[in-house]
Amino acid sequence: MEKSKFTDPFKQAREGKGYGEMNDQNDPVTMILGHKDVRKCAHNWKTFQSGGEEVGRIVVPSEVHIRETRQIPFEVDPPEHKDYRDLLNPWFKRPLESDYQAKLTDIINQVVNEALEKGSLEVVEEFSLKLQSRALTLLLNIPFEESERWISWGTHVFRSEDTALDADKANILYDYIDREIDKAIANPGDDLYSVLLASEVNGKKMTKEEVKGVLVLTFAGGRDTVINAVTNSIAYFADHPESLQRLRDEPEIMNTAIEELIRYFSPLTQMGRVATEDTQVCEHAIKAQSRISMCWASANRDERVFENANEVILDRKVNPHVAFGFGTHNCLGATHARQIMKILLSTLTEKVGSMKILEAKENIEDLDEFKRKVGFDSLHVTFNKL
Ligand code: HEM
Ligand code: EMZ
Repeated sequence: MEKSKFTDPFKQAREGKGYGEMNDQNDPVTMILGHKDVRKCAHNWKTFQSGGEEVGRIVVPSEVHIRETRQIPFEVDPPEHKDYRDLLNPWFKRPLESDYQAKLTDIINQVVNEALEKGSLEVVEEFSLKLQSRALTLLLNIPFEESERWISWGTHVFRSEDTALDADKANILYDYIDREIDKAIANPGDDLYSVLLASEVNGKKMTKEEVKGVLVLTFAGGRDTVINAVTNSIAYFADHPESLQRLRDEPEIMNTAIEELIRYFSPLTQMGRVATEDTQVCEHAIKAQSRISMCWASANRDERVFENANEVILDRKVNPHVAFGFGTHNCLGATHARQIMKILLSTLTEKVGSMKILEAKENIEDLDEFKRKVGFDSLHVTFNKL
């Protein structure tokens, strides 16, 4: 089978009862699988909360045991959510500026050139992680060299090789952010830490804990998602040289192609909410204080919305995918992620003739009832010059 195939494990449950059940650390989750239901739940923030008492509980697997800092604006509900979001929106739109794009192009050129010089390499560690970490220095507006440290942390900040949730590893990130916040207080600059520390939300100065909450989210949320989007794209174009040629011939389909790849890969499988009252979804009772999740990955294969949902159709006309979420909490990092994809794909069309997968180790998420391939633990690829 093609290495870049990502099958849909949710089909039967989605087309049958419409939901699935997952026992995550003895805190069960009802996974909502259909596109319409997922959007409805994401929209209904009064009944399905992101905030609430227990920090980390909306993430699946739950992070209640490894995190005390509330991620902002992700674990805050309206109306407060809007105050944070209004503050953060302009900063996270900076990837639209030409200066930002020029620097991102340099970063991407460098990793692609290195791959072509080496001939073959392990893409996750030696390509995607480097690209993601270096690109993040632009989003935070801090020196390029700082990315070396983040690269040394490996692909996920909360997970390690054999532990799904690794508190020691998480503490490395929390302590690092604490230190960086203190440095920014002592010596303010024009980086994200300093800008947030100088900002007010609702007439009140941002606290250190709030700034930490934004930074933890930026490091964690934008890490394995971007790494998987990049790695999976390399696998896809290695398996489909005709698609790389098509992008070369028809650069005008670039944006629709990127949305399609993101739909197909859905790098963030699901995200949870906590019910504030007894309710029901898909004629299934949901008790107050229990968890549901919106399974973006399943919604993105819903045949009622996407014709030939299991195929990558680079010029798919209508593509209301929810890979970046839907409604209130839609992805703040999407502008950055889309620019990475756009510059990466154009660079590949300009420089790379073909790629060949030598060896692949799939990363399969264990969701109880479902097993889902989300990316690769490792992917050895040969890069050939155009
Ligand atoms: C929210 C996916 C990259 C930062 C979300 C949500 C999804 C998502 C599905 C909605 C969560 C919810 O409703 O609870 C992705 C994917 C990415 C990506 C697929 C890459 C392809 C990034 C990057 C960053 C980032 C690069 C920043 C460095 C955020 C933030 C939120 C968010 C801050 C919360 C927004 C809010 O609560 O208002 N992302 N993300 N993401 N993402 Fe991303
Ligand atoms: C959380 C999440 C962000 C979570 C928008 O989703 O990404 C996950 O990878 C992290 O583990 O803490 O940041």
